[in-house]
Amino acid sequence: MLLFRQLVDPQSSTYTYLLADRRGGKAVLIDPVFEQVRRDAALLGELGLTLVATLETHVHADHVTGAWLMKQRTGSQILLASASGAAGADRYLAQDDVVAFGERRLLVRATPGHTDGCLTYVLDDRSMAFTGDCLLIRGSGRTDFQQGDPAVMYRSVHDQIFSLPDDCLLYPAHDYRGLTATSVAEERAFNPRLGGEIGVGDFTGYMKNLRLAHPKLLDVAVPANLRCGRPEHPTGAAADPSADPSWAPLRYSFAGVWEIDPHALEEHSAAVQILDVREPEEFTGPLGHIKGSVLIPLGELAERSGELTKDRPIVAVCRAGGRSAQATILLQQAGFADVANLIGGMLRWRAEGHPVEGGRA
Ligand SMILES: N[C@@H](CCC(=O)N[C@@H](CS)C(=O)NCC(=O)O)C(=O)O
Ligand SMILES: [Fe+2]
Repeated sequence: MLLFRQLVDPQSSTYTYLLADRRGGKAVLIDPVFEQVRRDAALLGELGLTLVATLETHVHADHVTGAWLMKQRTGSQILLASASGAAGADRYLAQDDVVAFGERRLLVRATPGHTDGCLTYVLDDRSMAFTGDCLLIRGSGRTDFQQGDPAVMYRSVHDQIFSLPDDCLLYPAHDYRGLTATSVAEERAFNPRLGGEIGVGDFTGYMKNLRLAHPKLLDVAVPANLRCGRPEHPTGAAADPSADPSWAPLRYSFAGVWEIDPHALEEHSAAVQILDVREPEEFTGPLGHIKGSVLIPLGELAERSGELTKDRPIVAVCRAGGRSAQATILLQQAGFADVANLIGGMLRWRAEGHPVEGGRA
């Protein structure tokens, strides 16, 4: 059984693909993005997956890969093409190599043309393929920098991608219009650069006249990706935007909320402001409240956030952890940097035997 997710980095319009064998939970990520490692790691954690490897379709020119950072967090292997020229990978891939995750496999096809080291990964049952920046949806990757070559790309598309089954779904590394997937038959018929009877001369003429501005991050991204995303001077937040806050042990959720568990809150309670966002009758009701907590109902928080200090981290609390999650988002928007949600709210706090003020036993 396959688990499949398409994730997007809105900044660079890059797609990251998560593939996992549900039995045993072994996963791979194709083309992770440096700035999205925290998000992707949260999803892996929530789905109970073990990341065995990150796979690059190529040395990207427009964003830095998350491969190195993910390896630091999860111990995943870094895989990319030997023809990429990149240093620091755990395994270098070439045509017909096989990448296993649990019982499932991806087969490697070399599809140069955008860069020399471009790979297409084909799923074992040929139901999907990940084409990187070779074939895009009704388009193709550009061929005017790195080792771009339109004639080479034309051959890659026709020999390695159009030879897949008609209904094989194709997933590119980018789409700049928000399109998400296509199929071999569709692209063979409707790709305006490469489909129908279009020949290599037609394609080359098209590609030589694209007139695109170079990617904004080209000079940063290519050298960093030739190190598989390892920062040159690995210190500070710029080196690891996925680093966790240090004021308490927190967990980041795929929903985008920092969470603290009851045990950690009790341990750190002296150093934080505890903000209860329930209604007054709940605060004084049977569940009781946490000693020292301040009551500001969620509906009043936007107007009353000035009553809180920015000098101490805030932990938001409610009945079950839902309203307080929304409170952390409101507070972050209001400029509070260190905020977390008490996971499970007062229900879990009490169930785990932590002390309450007021309430019924
Ligand atoms: N404006 C984008 C340009 C991105 C870009 O050039 N992407 C490459 C892939 S690395 C491409 O092939 N684009 C095809 C296209 O824009 O049609 C940026 O600054 O990052
Ligand atoms: Fe690219």
